[in-house]
Amino acid sequence: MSFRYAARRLRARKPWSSPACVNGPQTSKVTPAWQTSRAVASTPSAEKVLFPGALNSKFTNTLEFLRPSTQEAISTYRVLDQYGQVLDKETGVDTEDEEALSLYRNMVCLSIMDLLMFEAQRQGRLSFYMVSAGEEGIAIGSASVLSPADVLFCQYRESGVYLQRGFTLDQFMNQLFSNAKDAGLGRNMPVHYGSSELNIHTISSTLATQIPHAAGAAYALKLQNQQQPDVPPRIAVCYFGEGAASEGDFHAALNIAATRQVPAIFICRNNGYAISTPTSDQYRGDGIASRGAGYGMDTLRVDGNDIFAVRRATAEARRLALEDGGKPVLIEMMAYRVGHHSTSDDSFAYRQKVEVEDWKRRDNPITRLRKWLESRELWDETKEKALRSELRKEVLVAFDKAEKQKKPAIRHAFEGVWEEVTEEQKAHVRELRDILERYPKEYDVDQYEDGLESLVKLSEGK
Ligand SMILES: Cc1ncc(C[n+]2csc(CCOP(=O)(O)OP(=O)(O)O)c2C)c(N)n1
Ligand SMILES: [Mg+2]
Repeated sequence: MSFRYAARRLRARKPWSSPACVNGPQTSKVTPAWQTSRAVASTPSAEKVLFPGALNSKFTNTLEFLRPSTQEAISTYRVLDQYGQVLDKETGVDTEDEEALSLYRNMVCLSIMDLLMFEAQRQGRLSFYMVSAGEEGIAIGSASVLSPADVLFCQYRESGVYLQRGFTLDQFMNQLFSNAKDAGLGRNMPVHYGSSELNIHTISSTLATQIPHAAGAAYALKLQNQQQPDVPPRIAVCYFGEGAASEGDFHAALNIAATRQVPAIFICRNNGYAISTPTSDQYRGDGIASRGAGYGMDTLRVDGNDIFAVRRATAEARRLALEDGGKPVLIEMMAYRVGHHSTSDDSFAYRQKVEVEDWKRRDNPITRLRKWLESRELWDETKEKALRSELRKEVLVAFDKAEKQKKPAIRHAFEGVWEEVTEEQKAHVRELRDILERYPKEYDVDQYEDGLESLVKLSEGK
């Protein structure tokens, strides 16, 4: 068999023979080049070698290394400058005034909640908290252009995503206080919110684990979108920090998302730090965006302090993610982590106060939108004061209610793992009950719903 003939036969062969494979020609509209030309060999006169591992690479007799250090950095997309002025008057801003005001309200609400909860932790009323200061525009802006049906995976600094999708102040507070109304029944650390109604998976602090979960969910959504052509298609959206992007999970997830062509947006919040590790110790390349090209993904870098840029980029990424039956998109949103990493951190042990003050003064997603609103005479100092006082009261009302609520019944510590509580668990329940009964001064069980009674019932199998 001649070389050329073999190549033609290989080209003609169906790229996928397994019926279980969804990327096969029976389900996918467009067959990507990399699927059709695998294992195609070169012809003697070819200018490009179709190596199976690198398609369309031209031959060259110039010995030239790719040197990232000599290349220009990827640019950062903006709609507004830092004074809130529109850069491209022709394209303008595609956000209606009413919506801009509502986005502003949510950003201010988030920052007030953050301030009050951080203080509450310092007063010993909460065990833990994480603020979003400097990143409000990323979370609120991106969430505002997604479909409520899209499936979301967050890291932990995306409270704004929850707020924008309708998570109420009561729900935030109930989770933070681990009270009986917390959907997670107090089994998770504060800030680990989740909401099946809002299609947001519960936060897991184990860095980067949400990224492969999102890639897998997006694959399931790809199948659903194909199987249910009458239902509006959905995508998965995954948020993570630039620090989490150093985990192996990030690479595995983006690679499988790209090879399977799944409808997903990967949103990296690059805020300059992974706790105390600055980005300069985290990577040598051009941020996280430069990796997108490596995975063969459409990629964009965006100014995260500009909520209009965040919105336009996310909306366009969503459109791209649904093109040709699905494909992943990477967006790197640039920001500065203004707050400490969490209430367990003192960032002035590893960065200068002046650096933080400088960023606070120089640029901020809330002040940038405020400047734009003021330039359109939609906002002023009187409105600002009234809004802040109203939101402060709303947060404090929810705070008081949640703090007074009882804690979840102690039995929940045992339930929800096995379908029924096992004999071994029942022995543990009896042991715990015995300790609680013997040391009533040490353990105040009245603050838990049903007190000791919940354990009595559980140990009796009720
Ligand atoms: C697997 C794993 N390793 C380490 C940690 C400890 N840890 C928690 S947050 C964090 C930094 C993450 O930084 P980044 O992803 O940039 O997010 P940011 O906090 O800046 O929003 C680290 C190292 C963890 N939670 N999980
Ligand atoms: Mg970070």
